[in-house]
Amino acid sequence: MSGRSQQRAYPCGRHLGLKWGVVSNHFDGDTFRATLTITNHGDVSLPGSGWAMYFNSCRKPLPDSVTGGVIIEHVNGDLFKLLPSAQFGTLAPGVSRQVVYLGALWAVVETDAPAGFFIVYDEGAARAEVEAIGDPEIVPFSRAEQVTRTPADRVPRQTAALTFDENRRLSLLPEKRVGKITPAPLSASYGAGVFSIARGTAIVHPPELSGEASLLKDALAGLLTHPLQLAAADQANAIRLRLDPELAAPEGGVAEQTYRLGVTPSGVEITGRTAEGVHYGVQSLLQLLPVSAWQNRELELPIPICQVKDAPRFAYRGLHLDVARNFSDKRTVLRILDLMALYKLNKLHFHLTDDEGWRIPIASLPELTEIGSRRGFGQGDSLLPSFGSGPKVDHRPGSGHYTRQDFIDILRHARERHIEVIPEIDLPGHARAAIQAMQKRYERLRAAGKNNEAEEYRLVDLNDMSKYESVQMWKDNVVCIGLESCYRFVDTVVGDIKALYAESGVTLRTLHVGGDEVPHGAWEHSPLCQAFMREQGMTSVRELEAYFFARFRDILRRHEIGMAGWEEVALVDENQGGAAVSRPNPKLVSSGLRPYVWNNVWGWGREDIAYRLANTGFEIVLCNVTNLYLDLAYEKDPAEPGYYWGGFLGTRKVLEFCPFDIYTMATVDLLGHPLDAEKLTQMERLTPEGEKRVLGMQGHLWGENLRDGGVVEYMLVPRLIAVAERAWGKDPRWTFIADRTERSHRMDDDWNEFANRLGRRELPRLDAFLGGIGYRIPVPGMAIEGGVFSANVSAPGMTMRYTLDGTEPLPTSAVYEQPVPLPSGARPKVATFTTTGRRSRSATAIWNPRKK
Ligand code: TNX
Repeated sequence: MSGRSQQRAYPCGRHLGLKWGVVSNHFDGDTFRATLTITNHGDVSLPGSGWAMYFNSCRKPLPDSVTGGVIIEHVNGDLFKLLPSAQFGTLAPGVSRQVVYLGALWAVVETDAPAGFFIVYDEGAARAEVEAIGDPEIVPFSRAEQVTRTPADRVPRQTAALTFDENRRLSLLPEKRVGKITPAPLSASYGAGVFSIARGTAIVHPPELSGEASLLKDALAGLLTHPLQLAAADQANAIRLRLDPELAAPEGGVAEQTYRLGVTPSGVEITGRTAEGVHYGVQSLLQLLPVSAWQNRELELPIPICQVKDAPRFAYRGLHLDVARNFSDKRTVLRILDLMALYKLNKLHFHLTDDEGWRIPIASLPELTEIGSRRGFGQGDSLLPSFGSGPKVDHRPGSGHYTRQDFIDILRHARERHIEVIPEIDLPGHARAAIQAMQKRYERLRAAGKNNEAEEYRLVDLNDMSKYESVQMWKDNVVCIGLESCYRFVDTVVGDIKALYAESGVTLRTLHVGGDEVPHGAWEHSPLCQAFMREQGMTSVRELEAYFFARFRDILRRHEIGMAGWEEVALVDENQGGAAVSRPNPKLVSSGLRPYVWNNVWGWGREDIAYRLANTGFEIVLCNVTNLYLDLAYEKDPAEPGYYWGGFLGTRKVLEFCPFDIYTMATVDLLGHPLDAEKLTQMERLTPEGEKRVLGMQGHLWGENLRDGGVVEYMLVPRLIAVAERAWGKDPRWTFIADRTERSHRMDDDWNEFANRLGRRELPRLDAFLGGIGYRIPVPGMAIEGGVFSANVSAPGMTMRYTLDGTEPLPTSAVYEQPVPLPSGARPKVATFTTTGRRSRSATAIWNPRKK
């Protein structure tokens, strides 16, 4: 393509250099000022017309603010178009042009930067050319106006000194004070001595546990120099798996998931009340093995003599995975399932559809994946580029979907690990991929003269004049729910998914209907919806929305499938002094709807919605954004990927989540200002009946920023381990301590113990698990005092290495063991290393020798 462009004397995409930077966030209220510098590295001029540059940005440029001889228009979603105005002139070879614009809200991290630029020449003409440019170079964020959202932003940027301070109370604990099993079991007692799994050890199991036995056998096969045998008849020197339906559940534990694990000098016995319980016992057994076995196969595996009595506090312990915004392929999902299994998580809430992608094949409606899973520009039927996915249509992870076989493999893999896969089909908002796909189907059938068939699955009213914009800036992402064809669509999709489950031998028990974030203004000016509402005697679009969910529920009932949905589905608006206030919808209490409650941003006024729903009678799943959204950035460092609309979320904050009293952790709002304690005390508390209706909790990995495969595991681990810890174990001791200082000391102790487990057992094991998990390696803290530098890390036991000459630490650099006196002129840098030599970003502190 570039060859032809050159013929036509246009600079090709790779010859256009882009540099983007923030001037200041402290500009005119909720806006920031940014510069985009375009440099022509080619040998021909960029002309003053005939081209447009497209890019994605989660921050909206304000069209009227743009200077530099260009215009920026909002296309749809996060896609924007930059084109020359009459003042552009030309951009000669070697010359740069600076565009200055204001953007909505703020930009303090690299995730806020525009991405995925491409240029289109002669758009609309037969000779149109599309050329990828890529992401701009980002000017480092350094000044206060670049790293604080407003002058009042009190959340400090994460520096080496701050991290050092946060880690001060951590220490390397004596081995016996570090738990061996994660999530921590309800009770475990250890004796002297070991039992060794060795040649000749057999796995003895009844036929009902053949799945659990063979998974154990497979896991051990990777750790031993020789494989173990499975056996039906009992024998000495064995790992015995047993079922005992009468097995007593420890107090406060979920009975059906109970297990016992006993290790004596003569063998191992794992007893489960159910096969699921046995599976958890097997995971605990694996965790008792020496971590080194994962790195090098061993002849023998010693296991400490012990008695473990265990059961989870919550029956529901999950992960929500969004594969719609960016696609995670089958391999990635299977790895995640393996990780979940290791930490005894048992629900995968699979976000399969959204505005930017539809990833599950629907046999009756092939367009959903044929069109809805492809993003690109100017190459046949596809969705628009989003999240920097660029113009190339077959480019992952913007494009991609599961084949039927992929999906079946995922379901089976999950079932073997006692993980229920709960598919989400997000409707009626967040539905642009489906809308576009069904529109193309409509056009194709119409063109073929099949008018009746064309109408069958229509999702839009072509005369809809409603004006709205979703949170993700889409203007056309809501299904027209006044059309009967949309209910046929729902029925067909549900039926086909159910069949896909059946083909896998798995029962589809619950389907998540989404229901989140329908933008205000939708349906208001749709003649079809308005006519339908009149017919039904409805006076507001909220009633229409409720009708949609009632019909969805009926469809699911007919298919014998339970209904889950985001909190919005269970809420109604109530007029309170002119303002619409959401409250639990009493009409739905006995409907069996399971709300997933997410929006508790501190200071936004909805913090208690989860408890209000549970107290009203709904069985809920806790999804609190403030502690459980694993797509949020770990910390406020411009290089740290992720959003921060619900706050920054380090591993410790996940561990500090108190499911039954979220207020314990409420201290500051998004900008770091103390919360109004009075307001919080007025918020609803969970009643004892409400407590029983909390089914459990889950971590969430939304996909907008999963632009490359590696970042999936980075965002998940180690935070997912903390989710498992909270979802499985009992309430942390400090939950009930009223005194803040005392509570915070206890929390420090718990965090220290957990952090030791991470640094010394979990992360080193994960270095070898499945060939190595790409978890986030904590950046060390660093302090320079009195000419001596000290370092620490939030996962004690991990190796830190340093240099003193300002170069990046390497796997061969000196190991940090104790404070290091600095020679004059030294520029220390330190990084954390894994057992496989991967490293964190490096930390550095400015040493001012005069400031002793
Ligand atoms: C909110 S939480 C959303 C998602 C986004 C996520 C990003 C919810 C039900 N909706 O559509 O992906 O924030 O953090």
